Formats: sequence, structure tokens, C-alpha cells
Amino acid sequence: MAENNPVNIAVVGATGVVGEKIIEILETRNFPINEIKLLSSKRSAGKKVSFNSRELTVEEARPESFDNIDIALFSAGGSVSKKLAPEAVKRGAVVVDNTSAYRMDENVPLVVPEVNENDLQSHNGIIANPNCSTIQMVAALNPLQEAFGLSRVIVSTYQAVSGAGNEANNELEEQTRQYLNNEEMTAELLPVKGDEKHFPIAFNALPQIDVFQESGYTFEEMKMINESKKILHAQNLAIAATCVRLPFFTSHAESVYIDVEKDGLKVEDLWNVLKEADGVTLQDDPGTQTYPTPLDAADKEDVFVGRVRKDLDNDKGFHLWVVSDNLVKGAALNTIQIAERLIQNKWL
Ligand code: NAP
Ligand code: 3JN
Repeated sequence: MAENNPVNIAVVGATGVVGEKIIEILETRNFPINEIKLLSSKRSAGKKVSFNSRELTVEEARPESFDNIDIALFSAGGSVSKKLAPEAVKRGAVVVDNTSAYRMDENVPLVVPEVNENDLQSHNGIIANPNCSTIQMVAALNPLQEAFGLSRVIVSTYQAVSGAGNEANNELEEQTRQYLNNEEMTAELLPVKGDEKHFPIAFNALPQIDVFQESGYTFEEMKMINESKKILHAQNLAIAATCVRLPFFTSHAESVYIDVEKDGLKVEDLWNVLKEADGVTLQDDPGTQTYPTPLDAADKEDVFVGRVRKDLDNDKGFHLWVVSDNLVKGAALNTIQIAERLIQNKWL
């Protein structure tokens, strides 16, 4: 990142899957940090974490934790954000919130920098980071919308277990071990911790991510629908989603069907746009079996797109396969890129 005055930063949820990735990326990107504070619940307070060869002690997050903080990156769940983000703002910090707590609030910009960086200018202290499945989809769709217009999107996701946090990763590991040892699998967490029933995720596919809404869609599906419309500034875009959890640790994959507005397009027209798109890498050559996979995308920054095909029955229909690391671009990296753009543009 270009030279900028270093800032005081707080990471809330620093001991979680997302928080740990935020710390790792802050280190590798040379983010301009003066002081950094790592915050968690009382449970992890006192834990030691290394940062740029220094040993830091995790502290319990409290309202006073945000005194003298310039930017606070929240990933500790919606209820923590609801309680503590206003406290951080009251003390002069700008909050980038990784939860769904404020995403649909009309006074809160919901931002993927490659798509709608300018929305950051209207912030009132809180900026929301979108859901991981939304981020990678809109990164791929925005250039296509700008070039050709979009009228409909139908997406089915294949989501990694790490999206559900540390405990879910442990559950997949344990169930895999149990299954391979011919033991009964114990399922206590997925699909949703607080729900009545739990199903094994190992060697399985669960068509439920987050709780069901009255409409029959899950909350994860509604997040994708509502957040995408807000980020793309496309309230009239028709979007449907089916979100599915699969037994791998990292990267979400999505099969995306789109109807474009322009007539007579060829696959090459979409390739040409995607090749130039910021933050997108095209990996598409059936002749050499070139396409993105979750394992290949893990730990990488970009959103990878492949399998671009024209629908066989609809001249305006196309199919895409979109893959990205759910903890990198889907969460930690996008959060940090938002903070970087705030600093670079002097929009803090
Ligand atoms: P996780 O691995 O379970 O970690 C949760 C973190 O929150 C831990 O650091 C935990 O601290 C902390 N925490 C819990 N209760 C707290 C409290 N009362 N006060 C302060 N800190 C508290 O979960 P995760 O996967 O990292 O996800 C964390 C949150 O990030 C999710 O709830 C979600 O809102 C958001 N998220 C967003 C995306 C996205 O799509 N952009 C993806 C995944 C997650 P302890 O160690 O003390 O328990
Ligand atoms: O399940 C996934 O793959 C992504 C999960 C994201 C998540 C998990 C718990 C709570 C979110 C989110 O970011 O939408 C939330 C939430 O804040 O609602």
C-alpha cells in the first residue's frame, strides 16, 4: 500500500477464523499500522498472538477498548457488532463490520471496492462488509452488468465448512475420522447451531445455510439476494439463490446462471470483459481442463471464473462457475481493502 499516516486499529473477534485471517493479511499487506489491539470475548482474553514478530495479548472487547482507535474491524457476530460498533463510532473510530448486523441499513454502505468503492463516501461511521457468497458473485457479475446489462441471476452455491467458523471445521475433521473408522458420526453443530436437527457434514451435502425464513429461502440465500441488489445498485434485478454446504474446508464455489440484456453475445464477449475485470481471474479452457476449483483458489486473493457457456435454449442466457477463498476475498481481504480505500481516499 502507498505511504500513508499509520493508524490505530482494533480487530474484534481476533481469535476466530475470520479474525485470524485478518491478522495474517494485515501483516502480509504492510497495512500502515501505528498500534493494533486484538479483542475477543472474556474466554480468550489473555491469549498471546504474534504479530509482525511482536507478541500481543488479546483483550476482552469493551466500549473503552475503542478509545484512540481509528479503524475497528469487527468479526465477532452480529450481536457483538450491534452492541459495540456504536460505542466504537462514539469514540471516533470508523467501523468495518463483517457481520450481517448493518448490511441492509440504508445509512450504511455495503461495499466490494472493485464494484462500488464510491459508496464509501456516504458512510456515517459504519461500513458493512458483505457476505462471502455475495462478494465473489458480485465481483464477477458487476463487469458483465456494466458491459451487457443483466436481467436475471440464478445461483447455486457449494460452500466450504470454514464459513461456519472454527467449531464447524473441528466437526468436519472429527466426523471424517469417525466415518473412516466405521464409528457413528456425531453431529452437533451444522447446519445451524441453534436449530433442532443436526446432520453430518462429512461425506454429505446440506441444503441449508443459516435459518429458514417464511419465504422458504434460508437467511444465507436472502443475504445473497438482497445484498447483491444493494451493491450492484440493481433493485429490479431478478435473483434467486440456493445455498449448499459441502465437506471441504476452504473456498466457496458457485454455479451462476445469468440472463443478459444485450442480444447475440458469444462466450468470447464475456471472456473479454472478465479478463479485464479488477480482482477477477479467468480460468476457462475446456480443451486443457482449465477451470477454478476450491483447493486451487485457497489462500489466493482473486475471484476465479470458468466454465463460461451459452445456454442451449436461451440466446441471452449464460452459465458461469465462480470460485474464491471465502475467508480471504470473502471476508478478511475485502474488509482490509475497504479500510485501505478509506485511508487512501482520505474518507475516514
Ligand atoms: P469463530 O471462528 O467462531 O470466531 C468468533 C470470534 O468472535 C472469536 O474471536 C470470539 O472470541 C469472538 N467473540 C464471540 N463472542 C464475543 C463477544 N461477546 N465479545 C467479543 N468477541 C466475541 O467465527 P468466525 O467464523 O470467525 O466468524 C465471526 C463472525 O464473522 C460471524 O459471526 C459472522 O458475523 C462474520 N463472518 C462473516 C463472513 C462473511 O461472509 N463476510 C464469513 C464468516 C463470518 P472468543 O475466542 O473469546 O470466543
Ligand atoms: O456460512 C458461510 O459460509 C458464511 C457465513 C457467514 C456468517 C456466519 C454467521 C453469521 C454470517 C455472515 O457474514 O453473513 C453471519 C452474520 O453475521 O449474519
